[in-house]
Amino acid sequence: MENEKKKRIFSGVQPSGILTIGNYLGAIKNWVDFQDENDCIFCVVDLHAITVHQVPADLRRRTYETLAIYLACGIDPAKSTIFVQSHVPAHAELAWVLGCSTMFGELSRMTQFKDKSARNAGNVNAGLFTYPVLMAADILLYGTDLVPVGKDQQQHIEIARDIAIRFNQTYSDTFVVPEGFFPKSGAKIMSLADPTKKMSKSDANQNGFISLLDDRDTVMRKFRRAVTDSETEVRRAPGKEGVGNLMTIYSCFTGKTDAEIEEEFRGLGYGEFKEAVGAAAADGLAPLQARFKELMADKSYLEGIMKEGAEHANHIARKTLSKVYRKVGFVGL
Ligand code: ATP
Ligand code: LTN
Repeated sequence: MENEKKKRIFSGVQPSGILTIGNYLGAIKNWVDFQDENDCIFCVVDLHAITVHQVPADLRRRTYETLAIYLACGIDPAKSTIFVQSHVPAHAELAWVLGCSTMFGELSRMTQFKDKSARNAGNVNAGLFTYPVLMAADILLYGTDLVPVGKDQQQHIEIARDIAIRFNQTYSDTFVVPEGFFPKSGAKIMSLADPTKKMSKSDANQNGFISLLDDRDTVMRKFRRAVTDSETEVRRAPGKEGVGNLMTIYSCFTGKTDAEIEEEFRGLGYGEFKEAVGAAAADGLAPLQARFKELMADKSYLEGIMKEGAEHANHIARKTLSKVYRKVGFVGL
């Protein structure tokens, strides 16, 4: 009985690079908090990653790394299902069906598509365009109630809702209409090199992001170089996006409020503030990095988790897919 009350949570990260503190603070850190009270499924979305060219050996390694990072951040395979998207064929199969009722115009409005096609002008492929349809399939296959993601994914959650509602109206009630969950703090961590841009793991400028695996010296150096403004006062205000971003990061790692941070650095200037942010981030990442190293040394353990996760996910996903196939009129055997 108790099981029935649990909410289904689903989310994923692309294995397109080493995860950043943006991915951690915006997404994974919050996943950990959902595990005890809910029915959680976390996916490494490798099918999505190939919408941008990936070197095959790198993609393979990063798939293991992303899974190991999930675990090192505190995702517990005893509580949550963890799997790799390409191990569950129903994702691609449902995406095809959903794509046939998603309009060209809707997909053309997606800001991530516009951004990524501008950045990868030589490879504006059909997968990049239909990316949100595959993401809708990921979510809808599992009867997901809540999708914890960063703010940049809000538009994709909305289109997933629209796709679900439209399908339900056309073919009768089939999908749960999901909601996004965005953290109060950390939902959009900005680049350290350009605080008007989102921090992104595939940024060509390494100084823009803090990777979860950056060593202490690198973390300190990147924070020291972080772009701020020509004032010296630590406070949140228009035109001080760089400082505001550092305050958010500091707050996420220490639990301190803006008022406490302003008080702590009153009269001290940016130099000392940046040192403190760097130290807080490096301290926060150290245990995670140690655990990551242990996990990466045991590939067969990671493969066991992938396998078990895929079996469970396949079981749920196939059931949803057969229901969909029946409703659209495909002949079952
Ligand atoms: P890429 O650079 O390869 O497009 P990315 O770093 O933007 O990747 P994704 O794999 O697209 O990361 O995102 C995984 C999760 O992390 C999503 O929930 C996303 O909203 C969240 N996320 C990504 N970047 C940030 C950020 N800068 N701040 C907060 N959350 C973020
Ligand atoms: N598009 C997401 C990654 C993603 C995802 C999902 C997140 C793919 N499928 C399903 C939540 C639920 C991104 O962060 N770029």
